[in-house]
Amino acid sequence: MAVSSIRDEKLQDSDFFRDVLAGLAGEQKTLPCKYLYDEAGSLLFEQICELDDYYLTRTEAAIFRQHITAMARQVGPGALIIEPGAGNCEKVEPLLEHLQAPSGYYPIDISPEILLAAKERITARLPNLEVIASIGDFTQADVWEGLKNLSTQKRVLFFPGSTIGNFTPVQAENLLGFFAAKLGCGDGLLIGTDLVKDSVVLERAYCDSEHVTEEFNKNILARINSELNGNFDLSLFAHRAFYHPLRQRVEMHLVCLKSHLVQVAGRKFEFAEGETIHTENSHKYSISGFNRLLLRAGFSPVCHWSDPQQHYAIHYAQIS
Ligand code: AVJ
Repeated sequence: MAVSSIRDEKLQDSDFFRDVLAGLAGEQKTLPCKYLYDEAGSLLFEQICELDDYYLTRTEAAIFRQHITAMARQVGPGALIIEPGAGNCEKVEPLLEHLQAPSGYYPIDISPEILLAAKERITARLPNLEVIASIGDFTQADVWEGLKNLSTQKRVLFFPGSTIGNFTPVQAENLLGFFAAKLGCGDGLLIGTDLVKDSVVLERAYCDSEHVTEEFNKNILARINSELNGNFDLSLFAHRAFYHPLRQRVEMHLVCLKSHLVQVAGRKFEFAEGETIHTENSHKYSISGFNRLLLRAGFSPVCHWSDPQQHYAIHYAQIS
């Protein structure tokens, strides 16, 4: 048997393989956006967060800085903070520092290296805080098991970064409902969302003038080439991101510039000129629209904080 086909057989066991082949086989080709974040993609995303055109990260950080005391008061004393998809745990630090006698911090992330380094940093800064790192996918039940052994006055879920925007409203309702099921009466949710706004501002954020988002988007093709034995020619695809006002989301696509065949793990896929691969959705909410979503998921909206331009919001909701 040829070496390449042995390699292809192993590939067939991975989720990435299955998801990519399923995504490319559809009428509208799609790729799940979670695969944008390999090592190279995560570095590119960090660069995006620093861009002038990408207002989300700095706006959210400013809201946290401005309102951290009020947020800590809203969370209340003796709380256990749970953060799904915590990554380097940098966003939560100011909150942890401002809380009155928190009972612990429970970050969940798939990357053990990043999570354990973050745990060390937080423990050095807040030696009295118990940090329980849970390694795994936050949509799976097992990573929440450790919570059962922890006693606390109150649990508050921390979900910043407009990560919820990557989910369609139905998926977001399901995810928030899954979160709600991990909480009890009086427990809270502190969550960041990007707000509906002028489409020019939105499109600039996802079609930045430095072309970093373009590189981020195309990186998923490079990843398929290297991990799934693909032969995508990146120069035959263009980055496109646009705001869809009815769906209230920015859609990110890769547009095929010339009809051709692509092979991935020995399978052939036809690409027509002008056809696209849909790689990401970034949903935008109004305050009232997000409050309705919270209610459908089982949370009662309590309050929110925003920036002067109303570009972004951080909501506090609870289980009542
Ligand atoms: C990480 C989901 C918040 O949707 O704004 C940034 C991802 N994609 N530029 C977003 C992203 C292209 C980002 N989130």
